[in-house]
Amino acid sequence: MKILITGFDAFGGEKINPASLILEKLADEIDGNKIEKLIIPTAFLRAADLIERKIEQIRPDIVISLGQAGGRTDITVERVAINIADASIADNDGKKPIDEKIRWDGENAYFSTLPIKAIVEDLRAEEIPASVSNSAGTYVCNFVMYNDLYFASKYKNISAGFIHVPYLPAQVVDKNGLASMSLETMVKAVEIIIKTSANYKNKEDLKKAEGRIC
Ligand code: PCA
Repeated sequence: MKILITGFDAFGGEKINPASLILEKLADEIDGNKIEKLIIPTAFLRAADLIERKIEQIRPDIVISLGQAGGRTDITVERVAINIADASIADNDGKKPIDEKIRWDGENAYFSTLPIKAIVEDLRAEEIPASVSNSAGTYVCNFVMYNDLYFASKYKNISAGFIHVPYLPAQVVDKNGLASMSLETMVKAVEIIIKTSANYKNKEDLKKAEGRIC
């Protein structure tokens, strides 16, 4: 399978973003799957445009986007993206949409088509703290997850979803009491997420090809 992984650059006054640092450490092939990496700016419109162009160009089977959720304590597998952009800070292009619909021709919300519960289970089995999150917020991460799933619905047979990761230790040295996770653990987590998602999609595709309902 071909798997597109995206990760954001630094935003909100931070010098780094674990999401793009994970991409730099990730192998080009995992479990026989080809990994295509795309670093995207934390900028609403540019990020979505880059992802659409890449999807058109490489036609991936799975799209997984990664973002930083500073303050969260574990790897959070997002369940849903909503059709609203409501920023509390400007993005890296100075844009700060308030209560704006993301797509007039899109659904109110899209659910992740990754196996979110299996991912959490597989991460925990490897002693990596993880949980399902029921909100990706209303900033650029929700916007990208929404667009990933919108494009996936247009291009057909693409699974897509979003993963938030905590701060890195280097980001919290001056933020007393905030959680962090090492880059090594995050990279291991993303490898597991890729394997679990690819196995699940293989099985689902087989079921579809055989015309089975379960
Ligand atoms: N996190 C932000 C946007 C970029 C990122 O890594 C968010 O949660 O919306």
